[in-house]
Parts: sequence; structure tokens; C-alpha cells
Amino acid sequence: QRIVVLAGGIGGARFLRGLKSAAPDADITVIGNTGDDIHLFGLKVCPDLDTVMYTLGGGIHEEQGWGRTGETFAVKEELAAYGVGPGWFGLGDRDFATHIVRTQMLAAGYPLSAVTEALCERWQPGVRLIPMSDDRVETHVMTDDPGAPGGRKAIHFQEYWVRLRAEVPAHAIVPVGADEAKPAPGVLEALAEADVILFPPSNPVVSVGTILAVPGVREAVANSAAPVVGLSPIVGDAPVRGMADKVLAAVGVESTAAAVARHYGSGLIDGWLVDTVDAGTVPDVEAAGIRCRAVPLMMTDVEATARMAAEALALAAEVR
Ligand code: GDP
Ligand code: FO1
Ligand code: CA
Repeated sequence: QRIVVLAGGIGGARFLRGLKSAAPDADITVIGNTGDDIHLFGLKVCPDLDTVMYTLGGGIHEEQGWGRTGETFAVKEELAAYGVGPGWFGLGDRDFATHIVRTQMLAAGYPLSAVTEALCERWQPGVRLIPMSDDRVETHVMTDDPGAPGGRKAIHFQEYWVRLRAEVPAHAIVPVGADEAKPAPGVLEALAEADVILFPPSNPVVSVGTILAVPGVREAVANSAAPVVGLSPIVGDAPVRGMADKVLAAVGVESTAAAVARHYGSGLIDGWLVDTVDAGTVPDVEAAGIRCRAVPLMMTDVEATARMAAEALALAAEVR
């Protein structure tokens, strides 16, 4: 069975761990979000790709959900001693090595997809991890700036989320560069040949939404013969973690499991899983032409996550 998953960082990575356990014989291709990517200290950092790679490869800081386990911060401290910032983005020593290898390979002319494959040689994630595009795409967030013309300024998503903790108003989300980006080699092929396409409980705007913003990807999902099933990242009208409520509001979508399903729409997804606390909303989703079930959706451990993945595959088999 060929399963294709459009994944962000923590939500996507944790779901994938459950999916691998639920479907050990499946051939899993992950299309990773690169809109969170940022250039720092001359290095290219790909948080969502690394979160997937470290989580599935056994190197993730479990509690934090991103970055390396057993991490140290000597380089960060030395940079700070030189007065070189930004200090608000926590790059650890072990993680730095990943960004050095990546940046060196990119400078040598390898595309990001080939670099990601090379990094995965070490981590053996047990899935084929492909960035959504080899072209540079960076998510920016439109915020207030009284000093700027028009009173607004676009800042990098990482500055909005990590430095400002999503505590400033977000008026719009812009995947800068997405218009001109091409899907990375293998992305459209994987979608066309998939038996099942899954949207994990990843951020619908800045993770899955960014992947879908790469020209051709949304069409490839919609036109694929495979059933498309998503799992809600919104449980009880709030994100389980992160700022999905804020970025959903910025695109005019309510933070409810049903509103996210309608945002994707029946033209894109065939099935949708909501948490049992949102069981009352199942008829709303089905009224939008999307098959819906309420099942536990909290990824408390791999077993619970594997049950979620099995439910998603069962729903996919039903809507096929
Ligand atoms: P990020 O790139 O690290 O933000 O990760 P993703 O975009 O892949 O996933 C973020 C989303 O995962 C957030 O909107 C969370 O609400 C959602 N999420 C995290 N843990 C859980 C969970 O246990 N259950 C569900 N249903 N959603 C979760
Ligand atoms: N998230 C934070 O909240 N603070 C950080 O200092 C931070 C550093 C960081 C470094 C490498 C990396 O791969 C991820 C990192 N993240 C950090 C997570 C990152 O902001 C993710 O993009 C978000 O969690 C949303 O996807
Ligand atoms: Ca992300």
C-alpha cells in the first residue's frame, strides 16, 4: 500500500510514528513543509523536515517536540558572546551540524530534495521524506507596525511564532515564493500513484496549507484516484498545541474541527476524523459532503497514535 502524507513538524511527525506502527508494510512517502525554513548565521534551517527526520529516526527531544535529544548550546553561547544574533532562535550544537551539512551540500549544487535524502541516510526514518519544493518558500505573517507605510509589516513565520509567541495580531499569512515554486521531484508522482493520501493533524494553514500552495500540488491531491482523509488538529475548538487558532483566524476560518474540514472542502478531502469531544459536529462535516467519524485523536503515545492512523486508513477504505 502506497501512502502519501502531507506533513508539518510536530503534529505530522508524531502522527507518522503511529502510522508506521499501524501499517508496518506500507510504502510511506512524506511531503514535508518547507515554508518554516529560515536562513540564520549563513545556514539553512528546515524545522519541519528536521522534526520529521529526528522524530522517526530516534533523535528528537521528546518533550519539546523539536530539536535534538541531549542537546547542548555552546555555539549559541559563543555567538551571543560576539553579540551575534538572533538570540531568540534556539539552535543547539547537535542540530547545528545538520544545518552545516545541508548548507554545504546546497552550496555544492545539490537540490534540497537530494540533501534531505542524504541526511536521511543517517537517520533512516523508514519513510521517503521529500520537501514540497526545492525552491525557496518562506511563510511570512502580516502584523501591525505603526511606523511602516500602511501601518503593517510582514515578518518571518519564525519571528512571529518563536520571538513574538504569536501574541501580536496576524492579519494575513503569505507563503512568499510559493507562486513560482515547483513541486520537488517525486511529489506529483507520489500523489498520482498513491493508494491513500493522508493529512495528519498538522497546522492547516502554515503546514498543510503551505504545501498545497505549491502550484500543482492541490490539483494533484484533488485529481488523485486515491481517497484523501484528514485528521483534525483542532480538538474541542482549540489547537492541541501551537498557534493554529491564530493563523486560522488570519485566513478567516473558525477554530473548530468542522470549519477546518470545510476549509479543505469536499473537492480536496473525502474523509475527516474529529475527536470524540467533537462528535456533535459530525453531521456538519457530512453536510459538506465529507465522510466523518469521531474517534480519540490525542497522540498521547505511539499506541494511541497508531489507533488514529488505523481509523484514518479504515475511513479511506470506506470512501474509496
Ligand atoms: P508544527 O509544524 O510543529 O507546528 O507541527 P504540525 O503543523 O505538523 O502540527 C501542528 C498541529 O498539531 C497543531 O495545530 C496541533 O493542534 C496539532 N496537534 C499536536 N498534537 C496533537 C494531538 O495529540 N492530537 C491532535 N488531534 N492534534 C495535535
Ligand atoms: N521553537 C521554539 O519555540 N523556540 C526555538 O527556539 C526553536 C528553535 C528551533 C530550532 C530548530 C528547529 O528545527 C526548530 C526550532 N523550533 C523552535 C521549532 C520551530 O519554530 C517550528 O517551526 C515550530 O514549532 C512550528 O513548526
Ligand atoms: Ca511547522
